[in-house]
Amino acid sequence: MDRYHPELLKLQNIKTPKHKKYGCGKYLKQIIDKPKPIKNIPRLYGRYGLPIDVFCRQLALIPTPNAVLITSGMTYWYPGVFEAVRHIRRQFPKVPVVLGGTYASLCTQHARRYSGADLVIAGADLLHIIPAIMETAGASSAESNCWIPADINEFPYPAYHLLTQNSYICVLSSRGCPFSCSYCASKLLHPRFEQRRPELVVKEIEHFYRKLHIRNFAFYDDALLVNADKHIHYILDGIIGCKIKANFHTPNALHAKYITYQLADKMYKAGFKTIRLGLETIDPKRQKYSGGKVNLAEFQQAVTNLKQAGYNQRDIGAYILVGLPDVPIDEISETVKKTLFLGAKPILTEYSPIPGTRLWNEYKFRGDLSTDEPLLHNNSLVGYYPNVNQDVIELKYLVQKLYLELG
Ligand code: B12
Repeated sequence: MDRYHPELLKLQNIKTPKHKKYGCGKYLKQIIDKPKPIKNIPRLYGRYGLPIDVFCRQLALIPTPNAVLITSGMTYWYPGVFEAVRHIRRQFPKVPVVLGGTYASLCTQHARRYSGADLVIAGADLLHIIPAIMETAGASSAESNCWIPADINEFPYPAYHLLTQNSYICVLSSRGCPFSCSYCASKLLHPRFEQRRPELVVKEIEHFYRKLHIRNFAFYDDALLVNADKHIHYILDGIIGCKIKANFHTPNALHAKYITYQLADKMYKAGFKTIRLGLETIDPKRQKYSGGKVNLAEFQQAVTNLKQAGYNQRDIGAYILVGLPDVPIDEISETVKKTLFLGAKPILTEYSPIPGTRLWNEYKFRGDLSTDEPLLHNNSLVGYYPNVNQDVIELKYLVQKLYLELG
């Protein structure tokens, strides 16, 4: 995912990749054959990122490692993971390949059966993970007596310096989430909610701000605002106190109910630019069933507080969930209208069915949506689910148009 890789720039005959206002930009996309399970979907299928030959040349430059550890993101991205395993195997035939991450944790059996990795590890429990990796790599007992971080406060910083250049970086101030939303896998991936010590989070931000000159930071937390007094307030005070003049973004959505005026004001002063709130729906019954994290009054209060602090409608995005078979299209359009009326920007996000979640089990029981093929977890396929009202797609285009008009 190195957008500044010199070979990639050469290939595209450009000096630097284009990026948008806050350092985001497009990855190189190559259209490839559709895998069999989605052959009939009338859409193109693409591979994003470095072309395979560039990736392989990069691999050939490194000395033979003791083991290769590969991560995986969305479950439906597994074909790219398998491809990486194949090329690494070709380059280092005797080196053990270990696979972990979101796909490996949520579709462990699938990964063990089809990925070609020597070891597939589910979860993030380092105490158990590291000894297992050492064993697979054939390390002696003396070597396996390595340092294991006791908790998330001891984790080293992400190795962003390995990328050619960074126009933004991601920050994680916690793992897991205290809420249990019906569609979400956070609890399956990280059963305990753990927050890092806020002063360490500030130190990490300052490190990347001063050493790598990063000016855009995206928080990847599931629950950034929980325990606000002991956590986010402290982080914001630290950012302001250290005179860090950067932009901060919350693409993974915030819990609206924690946004007091005092917090909104501090977020504004610290440089928080992209605010995303999880709303999902305005239907009170569904809000409660989904996880009870927000109601309309709390959402309205959060928007009011953010506006009073200085934000405008363009900055305050509200995620609205679409693609659940039992949600009437009228409920979605009412939610869109209400969001606009309250002064936020509606953003439709499509449902991705995830194994092991409450909704998944429910749909499985009903014979809806749940399938063992991870390619079908792709949120972009929402419009093609047999039981989903096709008007959802139309509505998505309408909202996208509105979104563009808002800027
Ligand atoms: C940040 C985030 C995003 C970001 C960035 C996504 C991206 N492109 O990477 C944004 C906001 C853009 C996003 C968007 C979406 N997301 Co999201 N996202 C997350 C989130 C909160 C954290 C993921 C993360 O980066 N964590 C940090 C890394 C370091 O942690 P980790 O990968 O878990 O790794 C740990 C362990 O797994 C282990 N490990 C990892 N790799 C390896 C390797 C080895 C060898 C070993 C031993 C261990 C190991 O150690 C790590 C340290 O603890 C997760 C939920 C969660 N709590 O995990 C959802 C999650 C991954 N997202 C999800 C979904 C549904 C989406 C969307 C489809 C939502 C939507 N409807 O639009 C979109 C898809 C957009 C896209 N195409 O990218 C789902 C997964 C869906 C799926 N089928 O896989 C999750 C699980 C949330 C959920 N709803 O349950 N998301």
